[in-house]
Amino acid sequence: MLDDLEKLKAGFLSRISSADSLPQLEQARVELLGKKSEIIGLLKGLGKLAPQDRPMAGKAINNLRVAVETALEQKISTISRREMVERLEKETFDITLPGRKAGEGGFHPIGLVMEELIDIFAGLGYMVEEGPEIETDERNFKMLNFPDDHPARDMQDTFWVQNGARLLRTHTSPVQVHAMEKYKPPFAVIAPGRVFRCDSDVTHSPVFHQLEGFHVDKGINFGHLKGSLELFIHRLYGVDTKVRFRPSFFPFTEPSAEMDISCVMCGGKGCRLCKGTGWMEILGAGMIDPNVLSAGGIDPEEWTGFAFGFGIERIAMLKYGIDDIRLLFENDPRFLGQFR
Ligand code: 2U9
Repeated sequence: MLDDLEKLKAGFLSRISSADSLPQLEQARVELLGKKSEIIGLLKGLGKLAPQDRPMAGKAINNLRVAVETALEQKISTISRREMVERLEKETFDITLPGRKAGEGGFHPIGLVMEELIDIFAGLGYMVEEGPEIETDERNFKMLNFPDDHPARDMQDTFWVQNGARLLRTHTSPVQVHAMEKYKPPFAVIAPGRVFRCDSDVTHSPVFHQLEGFHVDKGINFGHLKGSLELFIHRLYGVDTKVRFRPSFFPFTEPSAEMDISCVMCGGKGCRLCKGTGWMEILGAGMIDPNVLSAGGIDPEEWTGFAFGFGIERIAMLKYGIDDIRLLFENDPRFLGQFR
């Protein structure tokens, strides 16, 4: 019997040695140690031996089982280690290779223009103020001398929220109202930021950006307004740019004016962009109405000031030759990538 078991062991070990992958080893384990294997059959056959032979036979069969288990474990360990080495070699990469260049970001044209405008006014001594985009009727209209029945309050112009208790600011003027309440004159303040109106077409967006400013001091007059705004235009579009003022009306300024600049495309000769006039409207301005100064706690007998305001999209569209305002809000990478 012992000779037979030795022959069986040699065959089993050869079977394990010839297995060259973990699945093949698992198959060998099932054949050599599974329920239908010869070893289990021998163990089940112990009961047929003479009682005095069973202990030695059982020990011999058990030794064979242990030898097969040990050989299987060693072969599994050898193959696993080999597969790990192959994987590490296959997945090895050269860490000295240069990294992949991250795509470069860029600035949005509105952000570029806003920074340029802020630089110009900061250079003229203006403070930059920000304020809430959700405002009260008080600061967006009433304190700016808008009569209660002014059409700007209508729903087709203004986004009202919280059942009419608040609104999305329609201009950045409320920031200047906060500034009047916060600072004592003299001061010069600009208020750039987002504003909201119920407009939406090729040249209007319900959200757009504005920059408003005012300068309050003793003895400020319309000449200071003209000189300051002409200097702003010369710094933005160059000293050859001409300006002109036309009478206008705004509830918060008196007198009010609209300022045109000579066409940035044709220099004033007349072209498609300026519709042949040679001029393009760029901003509104005026002397701050005494009622507005008083509402802000400033004595109009002692202090006067001028104010102005313009849309930043318009400045950006003129500067970059953009003819559809929606391009500024769609975030198309093909459009934005031109401003890197
Ligand atoms: C205070 C006092 C006065 C701000 C001003 C304008 C003229 C103006 C429009 C231009 C195009 C807004 O973007 S737009 O639609 N604005 O024409 N804005 S004067 O006057 C003020 C503001 C605040 C306390």
